[in-house]
Amino acid sequence: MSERDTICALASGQPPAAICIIRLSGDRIWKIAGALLDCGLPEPRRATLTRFRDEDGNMIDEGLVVFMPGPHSYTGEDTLELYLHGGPAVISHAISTLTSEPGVRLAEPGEFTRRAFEAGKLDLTEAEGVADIIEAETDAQKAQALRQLSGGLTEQYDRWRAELTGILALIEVVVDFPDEDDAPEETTAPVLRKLNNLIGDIEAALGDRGIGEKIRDGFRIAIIGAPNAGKSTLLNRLAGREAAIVTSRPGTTRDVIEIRRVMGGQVVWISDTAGLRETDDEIEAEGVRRAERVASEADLRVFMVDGSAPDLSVLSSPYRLPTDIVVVNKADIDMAANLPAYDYKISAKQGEGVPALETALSEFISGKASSVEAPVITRARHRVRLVDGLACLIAARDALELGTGPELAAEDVRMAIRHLGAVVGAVGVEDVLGAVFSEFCIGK
Ligand SMILES: Nc1nc2c(ncn2[C@@H]2O[C@H](COP(=O)(O)OP(=O)(O)OP(=O)(O)O)[C@@H](O)[C@H]2O)c(=O)[nH]1
Ligand SMILES: [Mg+2]
Repeated sequence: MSERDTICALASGQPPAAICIIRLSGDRIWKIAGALLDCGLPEPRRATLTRFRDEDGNMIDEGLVVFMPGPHSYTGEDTLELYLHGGPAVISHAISTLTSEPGVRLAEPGEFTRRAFEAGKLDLTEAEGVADIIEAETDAQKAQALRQLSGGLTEQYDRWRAELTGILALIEVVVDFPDEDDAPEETTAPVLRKLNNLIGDIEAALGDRGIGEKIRDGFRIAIIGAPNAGKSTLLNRLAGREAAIVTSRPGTTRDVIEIRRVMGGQVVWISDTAGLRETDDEIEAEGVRRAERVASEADLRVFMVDGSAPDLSVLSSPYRLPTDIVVVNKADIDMAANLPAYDYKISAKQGEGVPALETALSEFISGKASSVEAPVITRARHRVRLVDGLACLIAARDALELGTGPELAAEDVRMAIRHLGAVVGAVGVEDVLGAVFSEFCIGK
């Protein structure tokens, strides 16, 4: 299959629907239009009503067609959009007719956007924004995706890269005139100042506590506690379904069980975990290890204590933070005398106190999400490159400060430019393109 294939896909959702949109991109479009549309090649950018036929002249459907000639189209190529009735028979007849044309094939996931990227219509962060806005479930995800697809990150990275290019030029002056007596002092001071500013900016961006990634992928809450505290009962109540097995036997839960909810306007993953205790049971011990890992990685931990038989050892967990929540459970039965200090008393089984706990969880999450304004990093891919870029800048600064060699500093700055360039897809991204675009749905 060559790059020049004309691609086609259903761009709208699953049938049946009132209307479907079938999209085509590539240089066979004028031929297809001539053969299959009663109207022939439509006037550019005008919705045209036409009958759409298969190769034997049988009518597929009647609908609208819009022709957008390249290069002023999404992909930069000639594109055609067909608006037909969104029934399964219409769609399969249309798609099979189109793909039976020579040089026309079904698009791969994200292939339209990949062509747009390759045509320079958008950079990689904007392309990711396109994928994200399609997936966006919360307003926060939508806002973040919109900012990204309209160039919010591009601007930031372009600014950094431009500054680095300026810094590189200044360093090269030092490299070019190594013997001039006054060159190092006078020239390196402003370079160091600029470099330090940029290092500060990038450190600030990296110090966002992962909020951009969390808005996109979800925040994490872990329910932890001793066996039988009622963790799985609480998870089921928060899920509104029997997601986890509940029994009266301590040590019921072994694997981590996760549910996904929207809370405080954010996607949140809530994990139920194995009760924490010393055990000789190999399976349970693995469950405890997993529980501890989940607890250590979560944004918030709910420490659950059975109020009728409190086991307080879990409260001295090394992962406990001041923002974490202590919940005493089984409020519907007799409470023991030695209750710990707690934030909420609930009955996970009967529901009492759970709404107040849910409100607290929601408020925590929404507070955390809004603690960073407009994060510059929304994916692990960005973070990895920024971390690498920062390391190069720090190495460059060291080389300049120690006077060990402006050539080394220049090389480090060049590497940093490459790392930042990789985020926007300007350089060295062949290896990540497949991963980025495979996340897309077909038709986008
Ligand atoms: N009376 C009362 N019983 C509860 C409450 N919550 C849970 N239980 C009971 O406590 C027992 C243990 O509940 P689970 O939810 O399985 O407890 P767990 O913390 O997940 O236990 P492990 O998976 O073993 O760690 C079950 O018999 C539940 O019905 C509650 O609020 N009140
Ligand atoms: Mg359990």
